[in-house]
Amino acid sequence: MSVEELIARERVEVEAALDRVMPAPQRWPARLHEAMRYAVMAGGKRVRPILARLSYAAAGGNPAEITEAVCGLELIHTYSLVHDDLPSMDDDVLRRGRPTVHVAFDEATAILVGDALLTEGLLVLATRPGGPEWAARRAEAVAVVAAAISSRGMVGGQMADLEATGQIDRSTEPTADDLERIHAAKTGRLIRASVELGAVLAGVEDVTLQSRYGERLGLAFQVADDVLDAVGSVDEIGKSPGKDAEAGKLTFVTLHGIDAARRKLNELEEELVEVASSIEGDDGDLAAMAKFVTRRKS
Ligand code: GRG
Repeated sequence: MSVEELIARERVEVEAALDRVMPAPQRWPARLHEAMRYAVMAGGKRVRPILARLSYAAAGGNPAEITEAVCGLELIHTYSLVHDDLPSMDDDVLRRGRPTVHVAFDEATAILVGDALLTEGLLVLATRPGGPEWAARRAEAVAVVAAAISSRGMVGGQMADLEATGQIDRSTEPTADDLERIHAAKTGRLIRASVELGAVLAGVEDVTLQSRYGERLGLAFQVADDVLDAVGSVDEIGKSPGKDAEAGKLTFVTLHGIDAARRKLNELEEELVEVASSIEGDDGDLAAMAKFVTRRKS
C-alpha cells in the first residue's frame, strides 16, 4: 500500500471517530457546537491521530481500540489553529481552504471554539477508551498531552514566536537557536506527544525511541511548513502563502534560505527512516509517514 493509500484509509477511520466524539451540532448552545464542527470537519490531514494509531500498532495494539481517544489530539490541534488565526495572533482569513472561524462566525465565537475544543480534547483523552482496565493509561495519556501543550510546550512556543516576530515587544534579536526552540515547542511538542501517546496507550514503558522519532518529525513538519509558505499556492496549502516573509517572520527559510531548508528536510528524512526502523514492531508505516511529512505538498 502506498503512503497516500495508508493515509486515506487512516483518515476515514479518524473522521468517523471525530464525528462520534464531537458534541452534536444541534445541541445547546447550537452556535458553539456548529462552529466547533466547522473548524474540525474541514479536511485537515489528521496527522496527529494517525501518528498515534501507527505508534500503537507498532507496539502490537489494534488501533481501532484507541481511535476515539486519539481524536482528542485533533480537537486540541484544531483549537491551536483557530486561536492562531485570530486577528490578535496571525490574523488569517483562510484555513483548510475555507474562511477561518472568526471570519465565518465572529471573533468571540472563535475564542470560545478554541476554548471548547481544548477542553473537549482533554475530556476525550480522560474518558476513552472506557473501563477501569484503561484508567492508569488514560491518566498517563492526559499527562503526556497536557505537558506538551502547556506553557512549557505549544502555548509557550506560541508566546516566544510572537516575541521573536516582533509582534510583541522583544528585548533582543532572535537567533537560529531561538528558532529551533520555538519550532520544537510550538509545533514539535504535540507531534512528539502524538507518537508517545500511541506507545503509552499500548503500555510501552520506555518511549525514548518514540520521543526521538516524534521530535525529529515535528522539526521536519515545521521546516516543510516554512518551505510551503515560501513556495506553495493557496490551492495546495489551503491558507494564504507568503505570510511569513511578509510579516518579517523568523522561519527556517527566511533564516537559512530555501535550498538549505530542502537539504535539512532530506537529512531529517534519512534520520527518521532509521529511527522508525528501530522502533520494535514497526512494519514500515512510521518510515512512510516520515517521507510523507518531509515531502508534503499541503
Ligand atoms: C494559539 C495556543 C496557540 C498555539 C498555536 C500550532 C500553532 C500553535 C499554530 C499553528 C501555526 C502554524 C501554521 C504552524 C506551522 C505548522 C502547523 C502546526 C501547521 C498546521 O498543521 P497541519 O498542517 O494542519 O497538520 P491540518 O489543517 O492539516 O490539520
